[in-house]
Amino acid sequence: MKEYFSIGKIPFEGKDSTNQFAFKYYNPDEIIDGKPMREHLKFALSWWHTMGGDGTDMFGCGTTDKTWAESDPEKRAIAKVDAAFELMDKLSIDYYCFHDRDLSPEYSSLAESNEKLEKVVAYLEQKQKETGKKLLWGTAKCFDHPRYMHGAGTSPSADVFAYAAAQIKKALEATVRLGGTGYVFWGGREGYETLLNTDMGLELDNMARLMKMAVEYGRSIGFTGDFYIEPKPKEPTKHQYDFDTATVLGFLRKYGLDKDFKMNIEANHATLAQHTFQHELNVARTNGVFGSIDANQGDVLLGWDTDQFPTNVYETTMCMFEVIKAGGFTNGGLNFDAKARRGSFTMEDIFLSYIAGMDAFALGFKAARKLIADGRIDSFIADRYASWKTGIGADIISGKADLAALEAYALSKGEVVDSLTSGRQEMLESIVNNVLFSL
Ligand code: XUL
Ligand code: CO
Repeated sequence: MKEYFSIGKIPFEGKDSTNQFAFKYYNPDEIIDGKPMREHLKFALSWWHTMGGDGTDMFGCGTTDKTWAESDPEKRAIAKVDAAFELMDKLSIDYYCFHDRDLSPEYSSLAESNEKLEKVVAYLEQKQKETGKKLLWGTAKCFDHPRYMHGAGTSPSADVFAYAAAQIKKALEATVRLGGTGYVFWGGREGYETLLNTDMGLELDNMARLMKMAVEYGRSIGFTGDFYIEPKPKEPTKHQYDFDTATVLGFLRKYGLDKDFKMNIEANHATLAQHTFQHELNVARTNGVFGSIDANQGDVLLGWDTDQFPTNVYETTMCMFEVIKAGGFTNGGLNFDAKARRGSFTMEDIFLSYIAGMDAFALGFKAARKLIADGRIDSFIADRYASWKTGIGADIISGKADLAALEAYALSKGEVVDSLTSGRQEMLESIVNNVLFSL
């Protein structure tokens, strides 16, 4: 079998290692709470960035050759599979995620595209059997081709809606065949530029119709995993319908989709929505719809989706804090929806950026566990809400107290400002530092 990368398998060498091609914190086989770290973190390789992204941006062409030495599209698709499985093996990554068109490009007709995609899927199935690697989730790329310029499920054209439905049907079949435990809807162009040409009510109804069809079909062919919506507030459209987790929750509940859908939360999308990554995870968790994560980070000075590899350990810590509180991953995992910078153009940079991201999450996982074991944050929060455990607080929660009872209580109590205690934000932030830096 041809080797695509001259770098060998990345070993775990521990924090004192200075070998750039070694993990310092991610020890895939380290047993934590009865299972190996790789099963806690469930890292996934993103087919689009890693196997296809060549650094092309609005101002210039690609800087990395991702042709995998094949000019023929069918041969290239197969070469990509071989290269991806080599990467997953060498980086101890157990999962991958794809868009249909990342695996196999569009050909001259839908029938031909489907037929060629099936061949790649058959090859993936064989490679999975040989290696034990797994599909985390699949999705359909319903935002790239010009036919989707006005949206897919939200297109003003019913023909385009039907085409998208056909594409999603095939992508679902591929996901099921490959044993994927998730299917993602990221609303690529499901949004609008101006209300002067948009019937928002119809577009949202149609988006829900398409999702409902996907659920019905997916369940009918044996898909038992989770459907996800991946919220994002803007880019490519000015106003994306799946703005953030709270918005998506309202949508799912309105259309009765909340039993089948969970969230795929992406760090850079959270910050584009002016939220922290942790906020989005917490909204998902506290509403019972936490599913999976697109791991990356944005740049505080840039207002777009830079999809950088995550290296900020405060962020990965607070992310894993939420994941642990959510009970860990079930069907979901940590998909690196991330790309090396355009200037980080060598094959080595693929390894170095994954190592950086995986180590940052291993550190974050350990730090989050330590933060929870330390208990100071949790007990501070519990104490802060102690008034809800007894007396009038308990009566409100149990439904015993009505407005009249509360009025009587407030009149008898008089001024209550003295019932408040300090929020102690700075102290809590320093506790996080204390836990993080005494690892
Ligand atoms: C785009 C994005 C997508 C989705 C899958 O911002 O995050 O790659 O993750 O369609
Ligand atoms: Co994403």
